Amino acid sequence: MIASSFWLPPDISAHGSQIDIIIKYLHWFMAVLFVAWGSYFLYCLVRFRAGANPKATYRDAKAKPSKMAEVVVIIIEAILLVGFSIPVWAYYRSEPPGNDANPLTVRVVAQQFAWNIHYPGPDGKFGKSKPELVDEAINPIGLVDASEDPNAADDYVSVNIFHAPKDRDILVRLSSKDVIHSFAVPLLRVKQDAVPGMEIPIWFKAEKTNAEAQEMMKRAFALPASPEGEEAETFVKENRLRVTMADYGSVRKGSTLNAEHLKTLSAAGITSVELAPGFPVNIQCAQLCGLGHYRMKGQMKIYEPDEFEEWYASAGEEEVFDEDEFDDE
Ligand SMILES: [Cu+2]
Repeated sequence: MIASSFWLPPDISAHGSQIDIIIKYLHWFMAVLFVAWGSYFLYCLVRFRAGANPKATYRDAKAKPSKMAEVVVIIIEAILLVGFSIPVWAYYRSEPPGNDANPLTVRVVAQQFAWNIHYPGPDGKFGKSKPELVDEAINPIGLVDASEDPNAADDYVSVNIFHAPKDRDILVRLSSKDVIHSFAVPLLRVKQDAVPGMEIPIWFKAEKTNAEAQEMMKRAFALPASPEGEEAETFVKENRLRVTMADYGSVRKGSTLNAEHLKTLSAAGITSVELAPGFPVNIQCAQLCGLGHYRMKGQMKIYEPDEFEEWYASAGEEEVFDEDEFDDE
């Protein structure tokens, strides 16, 4: 199976299909405009060439058809903006519309060049944070001590890893510590600027877990002819962020292919394997925010609801994030 790599990435959110529809309509509309205006431009180049029109005339500037065309374009653009874009934007950027009585509320604090994900803990209340308490190594959002604010006692801050359940509204209260960033999760069709001094709500609901997203993104890769040599090395290097999506003998599902695996597969006569991104749901910064912008990326870990509760109950235990271990897909 070939994932739709030439067009939009797979959509794993409840609202994404509506965003995709508007993107599709806009592309078709722009294609029609491009052909129409391009043809008119070519016509004008020939019709009003200097050779045939040595003397300027202002007669044609008053022609009705061009005015009509302008009016039609303005009407269509107004319908797209007022009829489609603004309602979708207004609906999805505000509080969840109440179809989920129990949304997961999370604060996301962007900074150069990381994402701090602040969970309120079982009490559902966020502890206060103060700029003067910020310590990049141990307290990136400046959370106060539990003695100062009891709500902070069970709070949990995860750096660059956003744990979330599927099939539940997730309300993100988005802000920034320094400059303007943009919280973008392409697979969830989420993108919102993070502005210092403001807290902007945005919400979404994932309909697939990471494992299910991997199933949507898997595709077959032909293995190099020989398990050794330059071609094999390049293959391993290029696919170091992908994992196998089935058991291939002793190379189990979920393995990252290494040189040893290639030899095993080759010995077993296997010529192609199904691979998917190891970290399918990336968080990217979509606003050029400084020299380290390119490495401002996190990952979402979307679980089944009960698995999420299990994680949440033990949140706060050591979590190590290695940014070299994943990349944009
Ligand atoms: Cu950024």
